Amino acid sequence: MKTRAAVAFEARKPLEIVELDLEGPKAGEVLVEIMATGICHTDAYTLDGFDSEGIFPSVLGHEGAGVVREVGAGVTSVKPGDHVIPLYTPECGQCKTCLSGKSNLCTAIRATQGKGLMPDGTTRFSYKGQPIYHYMGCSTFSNFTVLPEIAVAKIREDAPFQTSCYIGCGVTTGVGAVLNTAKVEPGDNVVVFGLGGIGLNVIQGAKLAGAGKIVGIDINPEREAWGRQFGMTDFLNTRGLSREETIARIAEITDGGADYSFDCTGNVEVMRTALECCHRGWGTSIIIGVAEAGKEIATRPFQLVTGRNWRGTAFGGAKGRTDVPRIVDMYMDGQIAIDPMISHVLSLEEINKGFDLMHAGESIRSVVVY
Ligand code: NAD
Ligand code: AHE
Ligand code: ZN
Repeated sequence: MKTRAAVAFEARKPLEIVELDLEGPKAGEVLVEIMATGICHTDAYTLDGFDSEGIFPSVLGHEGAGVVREVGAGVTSVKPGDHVIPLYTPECGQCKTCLSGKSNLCTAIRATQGKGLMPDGTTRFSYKGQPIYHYMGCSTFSNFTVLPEIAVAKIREDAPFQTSCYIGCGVTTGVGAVLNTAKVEPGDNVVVFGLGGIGLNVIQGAKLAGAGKIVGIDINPEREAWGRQFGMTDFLNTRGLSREETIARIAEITDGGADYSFDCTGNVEVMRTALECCHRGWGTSIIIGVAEAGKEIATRPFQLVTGRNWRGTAFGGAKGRTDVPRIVDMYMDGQIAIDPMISHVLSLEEINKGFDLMHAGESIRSVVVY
């Protein structure tokens, strides 16, 4: 079949809207009509050439929602007409990691996924006879995409696509980092670096967990109002502040340091500050931001000797097929806000504007509706 898609033919070039050829689902795969997709900073990072796994030409996008249109042989858990969210972190339920109960990082298809391929080692997309690669196993910047059965979460049909697509990455990542990874408890002081599409969800997750102080940090002053809307109690604009000054200000606000801090910037200097602003003896810093290829984190080992902990999280520690439908329920029950964070709704033809808005700091989430 044919599908309209925004293709990343090369790094650092605008996406091009073209009609691609798409092969139908093979055994264990499903064809999904994507109805809406968010634009996450990770898409921009890959398009900008910062991803060591970045492959071109490819169809980016990993934050979608849609409808199953066809299933391949042997698929039993979903059927045509089901509403689904694609999962860049699948859940096979059978690999060592899934069985461990210790992590959501299912390994069933990770190797081929990182090479832009379906589990059988081929692509379903092509253009003028040449393969076009998949991205994060999702490729939601195409109106139709093919996904492994283990990489779709079935969701309730009354959830709007335009907002629930955000659960495919940003919402689950931010809220999950607080509830699943950090396991923030009532009264804990939380510090969030970077109040964009992920950081605001960390803030609303912290509020949900009953955190005490929820300190938001950004270099864009307009993010203060955004943070306060979702439960932030204090804001710090760190533009022009040294690491030591930032840590001192946080210590004043939190009576000695963060119980939990979260990096939602992808900047390795910020990651260091996020660790070092943690409370001596127990504070834990969680890295969510994705750093550019080649970048490394540093701190004095003394920071860890004196009881600070450094951790990371992918997809908020969520097991996609199990947890995503629950997060959709939380949204539909009004426990989680999504609608106000969708700052821009675009057509596929306008998708490059979504990247421009993100880089200009003008959007929280741009969503493309097909
Ligand atoms: P975004 O562009 O919406 O937000 C980033 C925010 O960080 C902006 O508000 C920006 O002003 C702020 N910022 C930038 N530099 C800063 C600095 N030096 N100090 C303080 N604030 C600063 O991006 P997003 O979509 O929220 O994504 C945030 C990060 O999370 C990205 O690195 C993205 O790749 C990553 N991410 C990781 C996961 C995961 O599973 N680990 C999932 C989604 C996104
Ligand atoms: N490909 C990069 C790593 C990118 C990365 O860490 N991705 C996160 C999700 S970001 C979503 O917006 C993730 O899921 N990581 C775990 C995994 O298995 O990829 C690189 O550095 O090579
Ligand atoms: Zn993402």
